[in-house]
Amino acid sequence: MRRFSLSSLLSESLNAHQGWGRQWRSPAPKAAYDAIIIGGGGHGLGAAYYLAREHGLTNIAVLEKGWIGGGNAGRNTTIIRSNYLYDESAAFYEHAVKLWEGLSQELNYNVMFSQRGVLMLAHNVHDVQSFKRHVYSNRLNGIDNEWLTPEEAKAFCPPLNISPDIRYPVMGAALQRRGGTARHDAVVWGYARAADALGVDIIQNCEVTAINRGPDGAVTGVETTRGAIRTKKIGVSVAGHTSVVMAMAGVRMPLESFPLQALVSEPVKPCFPCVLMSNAVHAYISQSDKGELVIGAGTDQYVSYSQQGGLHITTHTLDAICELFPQFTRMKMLRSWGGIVDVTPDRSPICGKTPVPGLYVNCGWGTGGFKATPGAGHLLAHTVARDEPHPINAPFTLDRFRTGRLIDEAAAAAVAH
Ligand code: FAD
Ligand code: PYC
Repeated sequence: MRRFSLSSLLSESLNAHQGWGRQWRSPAPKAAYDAIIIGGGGHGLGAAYYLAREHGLTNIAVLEKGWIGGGNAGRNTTIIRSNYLYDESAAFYEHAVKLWEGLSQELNYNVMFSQRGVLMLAHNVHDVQSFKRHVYSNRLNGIDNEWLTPEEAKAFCPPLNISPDIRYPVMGAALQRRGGTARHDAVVWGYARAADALGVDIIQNCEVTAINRGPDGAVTGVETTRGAIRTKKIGVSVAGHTSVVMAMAGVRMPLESFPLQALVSEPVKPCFPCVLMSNAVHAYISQSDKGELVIGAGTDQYVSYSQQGGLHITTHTLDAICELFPQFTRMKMLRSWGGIVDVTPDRSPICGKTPVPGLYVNCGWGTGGFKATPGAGHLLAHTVARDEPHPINAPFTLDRFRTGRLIDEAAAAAVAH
């Protein structure tokens, strides 16, 4: 079988998206703010926007060590869905999908949310049983999800190979029609522009290097590469690097950080109508509005902060893509890149208070936090403003790893870990 051309991938690897945030003119940090959000990804910028918009806190800053959107927000494959198994997760991700549905209007910025449907393929009896369980559970939660036969899956996604002769034949699929994709840089810029208009300071090239605490243990401010800043409220939203930042306040996190890679093909005319994920052979694919096939891999098997992963991981993914879509075997890959995701033991996020007064954390979104962006920002803002979680994020405590009230979404995460 002919493979995707990897030579172009090797010669032109690395972050395709760097640059947007470099054009943002950051103000100088003030000496003090009512609240600080660490991390200028989609979640952090979203939290700042909702703090200003819904809670009236406008003397706030987002501190970003690089440029806004230069982290996972700009490196992901933009799949959005809410078909998670447990009630707690379904509520959180569905909250986010509902916000996605109105986000372009809310921000007056086209985030290109496209509900083209997310198809999750089943290749074995376990997949069939597991995905059907998700379909039933989702429906009980009022979330759309339906079961398709292989023929129905092919009708929805005509390029799909449903031949019974392939290594892992398609035995059916779960379809969430309201799932889809959005344009990641537009989400970052939309939130940044709207937060900026409400008076939020978005400060790039400003790495937080220490978190200061007073005699009572509560936070009093941060040290940064652009000087010290006082504040009594800090929201940490630094996907992939949470353990490092939380250690600055003396808090140990139940997280591991892994590289996660994605890649895009040369642009071609529209040929792929939906989003497709295959857990068992492991690949996920959609087509961007520019025409590139957007393809994601699994996490590397070792922990790292390197923002690049092993070539064998992407090669394995392309093998899977070529098997499911033989017509793509002659395409060339344009570029690949990696992000760093932080993963909890139960594959669900942590979003809430911490043992340190005035310190709040949003992390552990692992391979699946882009879809949550508006929801996580919204609920982190609520938690920071009121010093208590919203009922939707209340179950996603740090404490659950002590009490054992885990929310095991390993199957719904659907990306190989
Ligand atoms: P980020 O954009 O990473 O923001 C965190 C920011 O914190 C960064 O900009 C970083 O520079 C900053 N920071 C770190 N340390 C400091 C410090 N000390 N001081 C100041 N700033 C700091 N999710 C999905 O739902 N669907 C997908 O299809 C999907 N595909 C993915 C594919 C890949 C290849 C990757 C890597 C991830 C994928 N994800 C997906 C996961 C998703 O991208 C993340 O869960 C989500 O983007 C994390 O939130 P964020 O956007 O705020 O993070
Ligand atoms: O969570 O849907 C997801 C996802 C797809 C690719 C990476 N994460």
